[in-house]
Amino acid sequence: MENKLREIRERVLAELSEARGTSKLEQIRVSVLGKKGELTGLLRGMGQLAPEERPRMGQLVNDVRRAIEEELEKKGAELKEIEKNARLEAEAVDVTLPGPERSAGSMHPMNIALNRMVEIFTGMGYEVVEGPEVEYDHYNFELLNIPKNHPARDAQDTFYINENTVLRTHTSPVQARIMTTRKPPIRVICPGRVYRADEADATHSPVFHQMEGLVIDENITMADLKGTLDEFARQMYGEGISTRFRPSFFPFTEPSAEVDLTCANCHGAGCRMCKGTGWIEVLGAGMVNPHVLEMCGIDPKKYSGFAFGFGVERVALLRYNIPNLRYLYENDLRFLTQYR
Ligand code: 2NM
Repeated sequence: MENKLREIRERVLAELSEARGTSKLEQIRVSVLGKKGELTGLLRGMGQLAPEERPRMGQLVNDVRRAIEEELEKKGAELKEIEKNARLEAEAVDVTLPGPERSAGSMHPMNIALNRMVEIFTGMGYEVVEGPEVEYDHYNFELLNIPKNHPARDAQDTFYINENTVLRTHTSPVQARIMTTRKPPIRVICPGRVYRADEADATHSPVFHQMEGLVIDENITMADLKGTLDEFARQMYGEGISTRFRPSFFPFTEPSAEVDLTCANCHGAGCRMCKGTGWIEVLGAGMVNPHVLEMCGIDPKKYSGFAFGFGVERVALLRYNIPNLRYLYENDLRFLTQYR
C-alpha cells in the first residue's frame, strides 16, 4: 500500500504539472479525491489493514491527499490567471478603430430657400406667424375681398370641407386673422402649406407652399414695398439684382403688381432662362385694398399697408435651376442630398 501511495503521489503530481486548463484539473481532482476516486478507495480499504498499521497508513494517505490538494490549489490559481488573461485579450476593444459611419443628412432645397427668406425678412423686423390649414371661407375669401362669384372660389380651384370651410388656398387668411386681432404697426410673414385643386404637372401641385408678407402702419406707400422687395432681392440673389413691377390685379390689393427679379443667370443681359427679357417673374404684391383694411377693423383713413406673396417652390426651382416640381416631392435622396 505504501508503494501504491507513492506511485499515486508521483503520477498525480506529474499529471497536475502538465495540466493545461482548469477543466483538466477538475477531472484529475475527481479521479483522485472524488467519491469514487483512487485515494478515497484506498482510504476505504484501510479496514482490511492490521489495527497497528492503520494510524501510520492513515497519516500517509493524508499526507498524499494534502500534497495533491496543495498542488491542485496552486496550479488552479495559476491556470485561472492564465485563462482570465486569455479572455481579457479576446474581449479587448480597440477604441482607436473608426466608429460605424453615419450619413449626415441634408436640408431639403425648399427648406433652404424658405429659411433664407425667413432670415432676410426677420432681419428687417418681421415676425413669423402661422395659422390653420383648414380655414373658414370668411378668412380665406370674404375678408380678402374675394366675392361670392369670383373664379378663385370656384370648386375647380378650392377643396371644400363643407359649405363654409375650405383647405386654405393661400396664406392670406393668416394675415386677415392678424389684421382683425392686432393694432398697427403690423409687420408679419406667413409661411405655410396651401391647397388648390390643380392637376399635378411640372409647375403645379395640389399642395404647395407660400410665404406672404404684410406691413401696416401710418404713411406706408408703394415706395416702401418697392424698397423692401429690392432689398430682399439683393440679399437673396446678390448685388445688382433688383425688382420690376408690372401692373396686375388681385381682389385684396389696389394697386397690384406682378414682380420680376433681375435674371440671376444673365444679370439682366437676356438668356434662355429669362427668354431674353433679363427678368424672371417671381411674386405678386400690392397695397392692401382699403376695403380689406376696413372689413378687418383697421381705419383706412389712418393706416395703409402693403402685402406680397411668394411661391416657395418657385423660389427653390429658380434658385437651383431645377426643371420640374416633381424633384422636390419625390424624396429621391440622390437628388435631395445635393443641396446644403
Ligand atoms: C399675393 C399678392 C399680393 C396678400 C394680400 C394679403 C392681405 F391679407 F393683406 F390682404 N396677404 N397677401 C397678397 C398680395 C398676396 O400673393 C401672390
